[in-house]
Formats: sequence, structure tokens, C-alpha cells
Amino acid sequence: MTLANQMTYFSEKEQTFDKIILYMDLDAFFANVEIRENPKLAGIPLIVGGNPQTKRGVVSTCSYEARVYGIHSGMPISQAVKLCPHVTMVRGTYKLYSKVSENIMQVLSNYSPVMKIAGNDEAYLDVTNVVSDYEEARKLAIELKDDIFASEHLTCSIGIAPTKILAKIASEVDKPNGLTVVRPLEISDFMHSLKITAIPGIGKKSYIVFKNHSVETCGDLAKLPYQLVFQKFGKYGLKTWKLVNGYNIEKTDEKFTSHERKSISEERTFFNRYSSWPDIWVHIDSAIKTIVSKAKEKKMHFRTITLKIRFKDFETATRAHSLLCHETSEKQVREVVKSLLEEYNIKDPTHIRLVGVKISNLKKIDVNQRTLAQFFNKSD
Ligand code: DCP
Ligand code: MG
Repeated sequence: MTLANQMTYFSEKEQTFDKIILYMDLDAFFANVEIRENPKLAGIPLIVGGNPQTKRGVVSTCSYEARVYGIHSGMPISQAVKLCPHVTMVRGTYKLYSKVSENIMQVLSNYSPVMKIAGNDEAYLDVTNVVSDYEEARKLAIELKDDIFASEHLTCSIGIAPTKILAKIASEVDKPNGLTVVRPLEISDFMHSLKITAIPGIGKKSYIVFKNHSVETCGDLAKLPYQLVFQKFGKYGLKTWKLVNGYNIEKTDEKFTSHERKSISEERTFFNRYSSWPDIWVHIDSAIKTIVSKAKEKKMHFRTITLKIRFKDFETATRAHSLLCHETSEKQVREVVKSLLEEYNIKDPTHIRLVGVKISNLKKIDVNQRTLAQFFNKSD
């Protein structure tokens, strides 16, 4: 392909950024699950993978304390032990990781109906239609991080940007437990400061090629004339040049799949004010009304009702109750929420910072099928 052909790709579309993408990746996934299960493993160099007795096999992942010694995923255990002789090794509980991964993806799916699972601990959410701007997206990400921690006691890193690749790159810069937002006008500045290896797909070999041409950072590449980049690094080099110069190189295509809504929820936060029980009830009631009417609109009925309470110290608790069969009634939700709230046995309502009500286990209403309540009313 000639350069002239390549340059036809400098289209108007490449200058437009009309999406807000959130990318989430769990921190040291397998290792942090092991630490959660056995807190004695916290704060030490830890390897998951291989056989701890024979010291054979490869590192699946390792704690950040082990990374300091140069240990990383895919490295032979024998080499890792040479780098850090006192490293602790665990075999790995893969069934548990897969269950945790499933739960995390379930939590994520509540934040946008447009989602792409990219691996066992990573996924993209298109939140363009969920938030109105990047500031709201940032708040959504904080909530998502809290939610993930409350449900699985794991931390993650999140990147928010107008494209998938930028969101992924952004998630890496502040790992672990990071949150980085890159708005469209900030792309060039953000990219220029990064090492060229921050770009997914640029590994050791490509790095050497770039380095031989004095390109170590994305900024170095961005400064080169594109003709020269094409000549020296070919079409992938040119694509990378466009990326670091703030062009949108992502095709608008399949990349995301819309999934069926798995739950409907509403939350109310009591910002900087003391909440009383009547006040809290007004908010819970309005949340219930909203979710039930949304379910009706979507012709869905539900079986599980969850009440979430977050306290001023950010401790979050959730309690759920599943009905015997699918329902549509507001009254039913109110009764369940009331009894769930009683179970919490909260003495002082002023400690409550947030209340959330969720209905899940959703099913499309079959017009021929009556709910249990309707059935009994009919036969009364
Ligand atoms: N994994 C693996 N073998 C590899 C890479 C990864 O078994 N070569 C597994 C173990 C990881 C999980 O996949 O815990 C997720 O991979 P990541 O690349 O996201 O790595 P981590 O989550 O462990 O660490 P990070 O904090 O860098 O995301
Ligand atoms: Mg990870």
C-alpha cells in the first residue's frame, strides 16, 4: 500500500470522538483473590501458578510486591525464584477465579447495557448513553470501584476515554487501584508523556526497532513527520503515529455487544446532611417507584430485590431477598425492602450516606402468564 493510499485514512471521522468508554481491569487478579482468602499472604512477594513443591511451571500472576523483583506473568517459576528466593508460592484455585470473574462481570453489567468482556478480569463498558459527560463518568467509575470492592473485596484500575484503546492505556498508568480520565482534548498531551511500550502490542521487539530510530516515548514518535514514520515503520507505525497524535483509529463496528438488562436499580445519596427515617423512607419509596415503573415500561418482571446501604465511613452492605416467583408489584418490593431494612438493625439513621434498591433476576413478561398474586386474586 502506498503512502497516498494510507493518507486517505486521515478522514474527518478520525477527528471525531463521540463515545465515552470505561475500561476496567482487576489488580493482580489471581494473587489478590488468594490474599482475600488468606490475609496472611498480604504485603509479601507472592506468586500464583506452577508447582510450589517442584518449582516447575510458569507464573500466572504475582503480587505487586513480587513485581518489584522483576517477576511477571508467563515467567518460569525457576527464574522467579532466582530473582526473589524468599517468594511465597501458591498453586492457584482456578474454579474460584472463574466464579469471581463471573460475579465481577455481573456487577459491571449493571452499569451499562453495552459491554465487551475482554478477558477473565477485564471489560469495556460503553457509557455514552449512561452519563452526560466525563465528570459523571468519573463518578460512575468511583461507584463501580466501591461496588466491586463491596461485592468481591478486590480492587481494580479503570481508564475512561473516548476509545477502547485509549481507555485501556489510561487504566494502566495509575495501577493498582487507579482511575484515569482522558478527555478528547487531552489525548495528545496524555499520550506524549507515555513510553512507547505503553501501547498494547508494542513489546520488546518493536521497542528495539523504535529505539534504534531514537523513539522511546510516544511524544518522540508524534514529533516525526508522518511520511518518515510510514517509510521506517510501515502501516502499523503510521497507525501508532495517528494514535499518539490524537486521531481516532478505532473503527465503529461490532466491538460491543448489547446484553439483556440484568437488573434495574436506583440509588439516593444523602450529601452532607443528616438523614432521618422519614427522609430515608421518602427516598427509598421514590427509588422503588422508579425501578418498578422502569420494569413495567420494559415489560419485565423480577424475582430478586436487593437493598444496599452505604454508611458515612463508606462501609457498604447489601441484603437481598428472592421471591417464590416473578412479580411486578410495587407493594411487594416495598414490603421486602422494609423487612430487609429491619434486618440491618440500624440504630442511628444519620450514619446512612446512600440507599439503593435493585430488582434483578428479570424476565420478559409473558402476556399469557399471570403473576402469582393475579392468580390468587382471580381465584378468590
Ligand atoms: N494470567 C495468566 N497468565 C498470563 C497472564 C495472566 O494466567 N500470562 C491470569 C492471571 C492474572 C489474570 O490472568 O491474574 C489477569 O491478567 P492481567 O494481565 O490483568 O494481570 P493481573 O490482573 O494479575 O495484574 P494487573 O494488576 O497488572 O492487571
Ligand atoms: Mg488485571
